[in-house]
Amino acid sequence: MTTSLHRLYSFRRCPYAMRARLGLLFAELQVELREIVLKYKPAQMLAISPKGTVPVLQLTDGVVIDESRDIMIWALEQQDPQGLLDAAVLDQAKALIEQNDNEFKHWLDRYKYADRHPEMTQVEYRQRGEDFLQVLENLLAESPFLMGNKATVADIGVMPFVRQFAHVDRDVFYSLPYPNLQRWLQLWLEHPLFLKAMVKYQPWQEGDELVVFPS
Ligand SMILES: N[C@@H](CCC(=O)N[C@@H](CS)C(=O)NCC(=O)O)C(=O)O
Repeated sequence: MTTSLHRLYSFRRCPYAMRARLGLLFAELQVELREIVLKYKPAQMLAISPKGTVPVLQLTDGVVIDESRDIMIWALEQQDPQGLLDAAVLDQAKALIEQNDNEFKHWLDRYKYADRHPEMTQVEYRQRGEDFLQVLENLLAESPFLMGNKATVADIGVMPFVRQFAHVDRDVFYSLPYPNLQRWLQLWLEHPLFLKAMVKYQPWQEGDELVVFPS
């Protein structure tokens, strides 16, 4: 089927794909959605992005964007009605996303799958991850969002990973001394656009009707 929509390959539970979907939602862009199963990646996706990670955005002109940060930023560069790419804080926001991707994600994975990494205990992995949580807590003690009084790309870029960290053990997370971070996460978990980002779709198969996101 031909389409005039950009096409997003996505996986509901992937935090990188969540930030891409949030970027598209804040940009008020509609795309064709192809929900995938990581074990059975569609050949069509691998043909345009052989590294095989989601999210992948295929633009109608054939350009492929296969890094989640780039998808978020591309979407918001098209339209940014809520000002998530606020130029005054953009470099700082990008640096925080870098720290999330390059440092926090490492400890998050080990905290989540501590049994696969017996070099350290789960508590030690959690404590390493908490260095980043403390950075976020300090920012959120100053203002309701990471970069000030309104949401920016930093919030939507980092939130899915903090959510994943919290969900390893909710009781532990909510007992930690990060009240501002807990408040901020709760706000995002209930945010109408996050709820939209988490709507369930059936995995795509060749021949399926086109699925538009958001629907
Ligand atoms: N740097 C990439 C990372 C994306 C990524 O690692 N996604 C995971 C799912 S959360 C994935 O597709 N992994 C491939 C696999 O598990 O086969 C991005 O930011 O888009």
